[in-house]
This record gives sequence, structure tokens and C-alpha cells, in this order.
Amino acid sequence: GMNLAAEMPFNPNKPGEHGEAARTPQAGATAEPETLAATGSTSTENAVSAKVGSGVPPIGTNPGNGPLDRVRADSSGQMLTTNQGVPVADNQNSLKVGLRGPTAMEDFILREKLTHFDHERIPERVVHARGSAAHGYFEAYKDFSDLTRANPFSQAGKRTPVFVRFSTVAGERGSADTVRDVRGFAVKFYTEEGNWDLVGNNIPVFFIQDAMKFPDLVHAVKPEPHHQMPQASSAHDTFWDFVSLMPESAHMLLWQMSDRAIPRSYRTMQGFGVHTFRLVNAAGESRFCKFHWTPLQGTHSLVWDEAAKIAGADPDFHRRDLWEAIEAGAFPEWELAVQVFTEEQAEGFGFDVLDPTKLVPEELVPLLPLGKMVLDRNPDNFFAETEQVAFCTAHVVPGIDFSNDPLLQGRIHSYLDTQLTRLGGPNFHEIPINAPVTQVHNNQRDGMHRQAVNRGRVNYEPNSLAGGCPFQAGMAKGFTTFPERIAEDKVRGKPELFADHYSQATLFFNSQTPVEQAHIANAFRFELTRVQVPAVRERVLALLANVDATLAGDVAAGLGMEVPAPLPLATDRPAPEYEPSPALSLLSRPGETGIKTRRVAILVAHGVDAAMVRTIYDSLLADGAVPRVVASTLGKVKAKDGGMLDVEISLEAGPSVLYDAVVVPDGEDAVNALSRDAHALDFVREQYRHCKPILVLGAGAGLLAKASVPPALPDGSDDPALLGAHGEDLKQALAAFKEALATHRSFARETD
Ligand code: HDE
Repeated sequence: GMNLAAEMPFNPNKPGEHGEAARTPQAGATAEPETLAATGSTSTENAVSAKVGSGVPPIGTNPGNGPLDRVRADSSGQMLTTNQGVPVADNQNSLKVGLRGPTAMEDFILREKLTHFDHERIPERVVHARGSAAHGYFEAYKDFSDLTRANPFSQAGKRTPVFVRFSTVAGERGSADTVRDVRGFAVKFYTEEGNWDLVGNNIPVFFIQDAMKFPDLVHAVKPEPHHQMPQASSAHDTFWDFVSLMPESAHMLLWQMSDRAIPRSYRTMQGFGVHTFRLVNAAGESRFCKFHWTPLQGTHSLVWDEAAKIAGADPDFHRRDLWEAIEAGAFPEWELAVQVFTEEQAEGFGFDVLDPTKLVPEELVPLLPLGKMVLDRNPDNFFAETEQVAFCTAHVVPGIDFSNDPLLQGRIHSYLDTQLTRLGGPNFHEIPINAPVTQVHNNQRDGMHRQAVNRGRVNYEPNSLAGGCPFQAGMAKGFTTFPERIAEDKVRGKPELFADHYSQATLFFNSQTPVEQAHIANAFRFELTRVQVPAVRERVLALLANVDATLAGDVAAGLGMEVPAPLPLATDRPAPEYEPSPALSLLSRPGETGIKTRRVAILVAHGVDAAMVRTIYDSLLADGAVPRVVASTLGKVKAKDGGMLDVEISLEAGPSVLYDAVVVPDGEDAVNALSRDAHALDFVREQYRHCKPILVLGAGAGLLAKASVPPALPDGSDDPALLGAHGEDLKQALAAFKEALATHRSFARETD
């Protein structure tokens, strides 16, 4: 082929578009693989997985790719066409009556292109609009068929493909990732018996006890309707007005004000099914369960000041983090576990397991690990997959069943319903990302955007003309609802135990470390400071007074207020009070991945010790961390030994909040230069303020002094995350630095 790169890359018709030449037909261009390479095309789209024409996946491939493979479009080497497949000669100029004349109505090419563009957007999700997703698989540890007949748990080592979408709740589609909010954790299992969606959150309880309240809750937390502020934040009057009038939200509020609501990464969050579900085995025996996802990466969070600054420095922080980890082969993993208990056990608990504002403490019912989920592939196309994926709590498979949790019951309706508006009709199950890997056979027909071409004249059941097909699967194979016995009055109301709004809020608070408790108090202080109406602040304090006196006192002090009389209780606090549950502390799970994927900035300038930089860089890289050479501007710096060092990012584009730790290498001239750059001074100050590990070597310690970073902790003792400042040798200091990095932060120095 011709050399596109050398001649007219991407627009071979360019020479023909001006003046008289517009009348002459122009030759197009064919793009051969070599010419594509010459233009820098990096398309790898041809490498799709094996096709699965029979619907039965070949052994060893990911069957979840099947529906997607059929529709993957790859334009490398292809000619541009209209949507009708007509080759387009000129994609740059509209059809005009004379070169300076009006555009012709008959320009179907222009009209098709603009019309399609005009309809590119679909409504965003009414909640959880902002999200990111990835493909992967779930692998069962063993055969759990005594517990459930659900297909993913039927065999040791069995892999079931999954698609997982993480999200914030309140913010719009383009809002920042690091806002204080609950995170969605929605998993679609493409099982051999149909799709199962486990649509959970990163917090095990919820604000309300009944689906009837959900529209009110969401109205209250979303931007206020008169001026549409604030974006992606609960720190405003309407939210706190509502929740303080709904004391059932107390427990959830404690979680939402904890560091759980500002995760370091989607990869470092737990996930929870929240509601009580049922597991049913082939014999029809049912047990209740709660689902837990635990990240092998550990549970880690941001600090609030950092989260707020990241929202400006990189609003895509969590999206980028997930994408980059998967691209780099550092596949995030979670263990799925269940707490299993019988109805009789549940009757003995001091709370109602149908109440979604309550959790089952792990001390009461331990976790039973079922298997591991690995996310190992980024989507090919954000819209086609992440945006169009439709999770529905109604999507259950044989072996999984609902409980009567009134919040879950409402959700079973809501998720399918919302897709009708969002995805434009009842055939959203045919969108490839939503299509099951099993075959779909029923007599549902037609509707907007129908893809299936159903054959034959029978679209009803029972029938004789099609031999009765598709036939009912029957109890043995088909989904069978657990026949729970119910003989009750039809009423609007709540069970007695739902009236205890505070016991588990107190349990949660008492189970936190002092650092975490301080963060919770600070978060309440921040949010309530933003609240304008004093009576609303006061009512929240009255609610907190029922949770913990110290917490209420600390928050009140932060607002310059007195703690008012506690809100009246709806019921006596039931005995027994809970013992603290260490599993509820975020700091109880450091993780198993060491320093893998942690981002480390190495600050350099002319005169830096380049050999030292390389040693540190290589050593961090070898352990799976992500080192970056950061300087005042891009380009190269001239090292102490005369060599050159490439800068990877500037301080301006890569500020402190985007890194987990910092290294200031030796080199007196370099440190002097950095000391004159406000960005560098801010950088080390913020690394210090945000309790991150700092490694300074030789002259590097001078930068800390210039930035007024204290050399020791407030009580005078050594700072365990400030390394190298005391003349340790490089090897020693680097090892200690890595250890500090693996534990993430040193809150001992926190003064926020
Ligand atoms: Fe949702 N929720 N929700 N929710 N939810 C939606 O469904 C709803 C609730 C959760 O990544 C919507 O497809 C009601 C609890 C996640 O696509 C909508 C009630 C939990 C996602 C909806 C709840 C969740 C959603 C918006 C109370 C944790 C994002 C778009 C009765 C267990 C899924 C959509 C994704 C999304 C309704 C309460 C988690 C409107 C009515 C509790 C993770 O249908």
C-alpha cells in the first residue's frame, strides 16, 4: 500500500477539497497493516477470543466473551462507510450548492452523521451514575452443593465469568471519583443457568429500612432542586434534614462518615450484599446468608484533605487506578464469603435479619469463604459495556433466593423498571454485555430494538404446533422459589426490632480505632459545617447523642455548639449490648500484596544522584510498585555524575496527592533547586500531612527542613514513616521505607 504516514495521514482527500479540484473524483486510500503501523495505530482488536457459535464455550476460554465477540467492531484496515454500509468518499466536507453556497438537504451522509451524534447520550443512572467496570472470573474453592445448588459453587476450581461495576452514588456521570460517598459494588455472574447479579455496596448496611423511602432519600442527597447544588456531596441541608428525621439511618451515617466513604482505590474496598439472602440446595433446604467481598489488596482509604484535592488533580483517580492496575497485569482479587445461618438462629439474634440497617457481627456468625474473584480484563468500549450494563437484583439463579427484607423486595421491582427508560425498552437483555452465556428461549416477543429473529409461528405456551417447546424446566432444573410458609395480616408497618436504631451504630463506633473515630468526628464536623440551618445541625447532634457521648461532644465542639438532649428513642435499647467487633475496623485488613501498585514519586532536579535514583527506581519496580521520576518540568535533568535522567512527569501535573509515598534522593544542587519550587515544598508538606511514607537520602533531608516538615512525631519519638533522615545507609533505609509503604500510612503524625 501507499505510505499514509508520509503523505496525507488520515485524510487522503485533502488535496481535492479546495476550489475547482472539488469537482474531480479523488482516489481514496487502502490501509495495509504496515501503513497502519507507520501511522502509529496500536489497534489490537483482531485478537478477540474464540467464537462460540453453538453457545457452548470451548474449554479454557472465557464464555463471557461470547456475546461480546459477536459484535466487536474493529475498523483497522477498513474503509469508512455510512450505517447502511455505503462507502463514504469524503468525510470532511458537507455537500454544498456551490463552494460558498448553502448545504443541500439531500446530503444524507451529513444528516445521518449528525442525527446519530444528536442521539449519542442515554439518560444516566438515577443513582450510581459515575462508575467504572472490568471483566474477570469467579473461581470456587470447592463443591458447596450442600449449601446451594447455584452453579458457580458446584465444583472445586469452577470458573464463572463476571463483569463488575464500581460506582459512586450521588454524583452525576462526570463527577469526581474521590468524593465522600458510598460506593456501589455490582457483580454480574454469567452462570451456566443464567445471569446472577449481586448488586451490593462497599458498606454492609443502608440508610433506610423500606423501599418506600428510597425516592425521598435520593431526592434529599442529590443536588438541591432550586439551584442544583452541591454536586456529588451529602454535605448540605436537605440530606441532613432528612436523615436526622429518620433515625434508622444512624448506623449507616456512621459508616458513611468513616474512611470507608473515601477509599484509596476500588481495589481496596470490601463489598457487601447488604440484605439477607437465601441459599437453597438441591434438596430444597434453605439457609439465610449475607455476602461479603474482601479485597486481597487490603482495605485502604484516603484522608479527607487528600480526597478533596484529588477531585481537582485527577477526577478520574479511581477509574485510572483500576484501569492501570489491570493493564499492568496486577489483577485485583476479592474473596467471596458468606455468613450462613438458619431461620431458627436468626430468631435468636437481638436484631431482625430482615432489617437492612443491621449487620450480622462476624463474632456471631463467622465468614465461610466460597471462592475468589479476579478482574483481569478492561472493557473494550466504555459505553457498550460499562454504561449499558444493567444490573438487576431480580436476576437470581436456581440456588439463590430472596429474603423478605422490605428494601430488597422494592429493589426487585426497581432495577428492571429503571432499565426500560435508561436503555430504551424491554430488550435490554439482548445488549451484548447483558446477554447471558446460556441460550434464551421463551415466548416474549417484539418491542423496541428487538435483535432476536424468532422462527416459527408459535409464540405461546401451551402449544401443540411446536411440540410444546420451549417447555417448562420443572422443579428439578428450573428456578423454584423457596416455599416459605406465611400466614399473616396484610399491613403497612415494621417489625418490633426495626425500632432499635442505635445499638449497632454504637457497636460500629466502639469497634473503630481512635484514629478512625477521630476521622468520623471530623467528617460529621465538615458536613454539618456546610449545613446552613442550625436546627438541622442540632437535630443531628441529638441523634449522635444516642450513639456515643464522646462523638456527639467532639462534633458539637467542632461546630461551636452544645450537645442537645438526645432524640427520643423509639424503643428501649435491647439487651445485650454488643462487644466491639474488630472486623469492622478498616485498619484490620492490611492486605497481602505488599507494595504492589503503590505509586512512589522520586523528586529530582539538576545535580541529583542519578545512580541512587536508578537503584531506588529498580528496587521499587521489582516489588511491583509504580515509581515515577518527578521534576519541576518535563525533559531531562543533568545528574551529579554528568549523566542525563529522563523526567516522567512534572510536579504541576503530578502533585503529591496522586502518590502514596515520596523519595528525595541525595544531590545538594538538586535539593537547593527543589527548595525554590513551591510545588516541591507543597509536595513534601502534603506527603507529611497525609501521613505517607517519606524517604530522604543525604542532602534530601534538607528539603524537609525547607518545607518545615518536623523531623520527629509531636511527642518527640521517631516517626516510623520518615526514613533515611538519621543517616541510615541506602539499603537499610529503602527496606524500612518499603515496609512503611506496605502498611500504607502512619497516622501517628496526623494533626488534621
Ligand atoms: Fe440501588 N439502584 N436502589 N441500591 N444500586 C440503582 O439501578 C434502588 C440500594 C446499587 O453499577 C438503580 O440500574 C432502590 C441498596 C448499585 O449499574 C435504581 C433501592 C444497594 C447500583 C436503584 C436501592 C444498592 C444501584 C439506578 C431501595 C446496596 C449501581 C440505575 C429500595 C445493596 C449498579 C440502575 C450499576 C443502582 C434503585 C437501594 C446498590 C434506580 C429502589 C440497598 C451498586 O434502580
